[in-house]
Amino acid sequence: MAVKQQVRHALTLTSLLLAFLLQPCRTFAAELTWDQNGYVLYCPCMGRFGNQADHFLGSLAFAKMLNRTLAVPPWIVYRHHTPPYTNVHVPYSEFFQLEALSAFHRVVSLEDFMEKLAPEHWPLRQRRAYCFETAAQRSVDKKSCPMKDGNPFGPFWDYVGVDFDASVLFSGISFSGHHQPQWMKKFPPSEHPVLAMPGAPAQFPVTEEHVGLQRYVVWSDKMVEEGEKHIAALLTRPYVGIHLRIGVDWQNACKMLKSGEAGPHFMASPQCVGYNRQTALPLTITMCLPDLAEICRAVKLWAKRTSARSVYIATDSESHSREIEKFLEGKVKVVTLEPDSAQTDLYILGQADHFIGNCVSSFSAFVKRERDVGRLSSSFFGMDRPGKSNPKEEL
Ligand SMILES: Nc1nc2c(ncn2[C@@H]2O[C@H](COP(=O)(O)OP(=O)(O)O)[C@@H](O)[C@H]2O)c(=O)[nH]1
Ligand SMILES: *[C@@H]1O[C@H](CO)[C@@H](O)[C@H](O)[C@H]1NC(C)=O
Ligand SMILES: [Mg+2]
Repeated sequence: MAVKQQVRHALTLTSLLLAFLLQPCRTFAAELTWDQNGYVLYCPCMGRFGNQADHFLGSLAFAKMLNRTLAVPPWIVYRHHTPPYTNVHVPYSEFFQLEALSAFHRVVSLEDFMEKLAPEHWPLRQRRAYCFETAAQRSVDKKSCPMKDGNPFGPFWDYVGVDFDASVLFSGISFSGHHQPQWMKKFPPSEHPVLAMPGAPAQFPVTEEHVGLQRYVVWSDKMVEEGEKHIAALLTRPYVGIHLRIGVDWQNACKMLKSGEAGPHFMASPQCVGYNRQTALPLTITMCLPDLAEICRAVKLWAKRTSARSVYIATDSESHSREIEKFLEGKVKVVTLEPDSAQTDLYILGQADHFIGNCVSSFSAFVKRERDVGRLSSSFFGMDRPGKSNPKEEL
């Protein structure tokens, strides 16, 4: 009897201990303690998902550099052509696991920061904005950070219920690692606990140094489940995933290449021409805006190389699925989903046996980085071997 009770006692202790050990997972969301080393807040106010993701990686690195907790912002989704015909703010954790980021650095969602920490530690009427002097030049008194001017700025800070009461300006300093000591000196956390900025404290496109941070961006269970459901229902492996960035806005953007206004470093292109400006490979029109002939050529090449049984087309406009299917002589199933959320396309492209992206697109870049983490193969339209000039390969 006594032994039995002791065993039971031990079991209870074990489970208590286990519960205690597992606690960090739960406290992550529940109890938050104030970080004496301060916070970084910013609005992902430039561009759509791909741009925001590039900026996110740089911002994560910036927060770590200053040893401040990053208040992870929601994604800004522009739903101007479909309901609700306005900006939607999607919490980071809808698409990705917030917890996975903490393997790299301390984070809290901006929503939790506002709900649980701000009332006490970042009180009303003491909310200062931080920005470059040049940004403040645009304001009426030339001394205020343009935190809530226009869209998406105003709606973003309204979403988390923030108004700013004062501005702190800076200049002669950049977000790069070289300026770490200046940041620490200028803004010690004791006097400047919350650095709230109008834009990401990061470069676009993401610097080479920070590309690898993609490994901490891990899909949420919900996204995995949805993506896998589509893959199982629609696709037969091996499958090639392609990203067609060919819509009107892109056609206009690529005109800058034709006219010579843009060089090899154009938007996300360092990912394939190389980050070094001196040694960058040429960026061709075809790489920016592949025509149907190039799309078919590349798809056929990679379908053959991977013995693909299906092809998944993600597109910003037309899918060309019938033309592609015909070009593949009906031997490969061609699938397009036109999903409600772009993240579903990103997930499916990320899981493909081979991915063909658009070198200039940050949407493609997200997929490429994720696949590099998992050592999955990728190429680009107009560049079959990333980082190598394009000797037209034979089929
Ligand atoms: N669903 C879906 N949306 C896309 C696709 N390509 C582009 N888009 C939309 O167009 C936006 C393009 O902007 P962004 O992500 O900044 O990438 P970039 O402009 O190509 O560098 C995406 O965020 C999507 O909203 C696609 O293949 N599928
Ligand atoms: C960074 O911040 C954390 C949390 O505030 C603190 O425990 C740690 O000592 C800091 N590290 C350095 C190098 O200051
Ligand atoms: Mg864009």
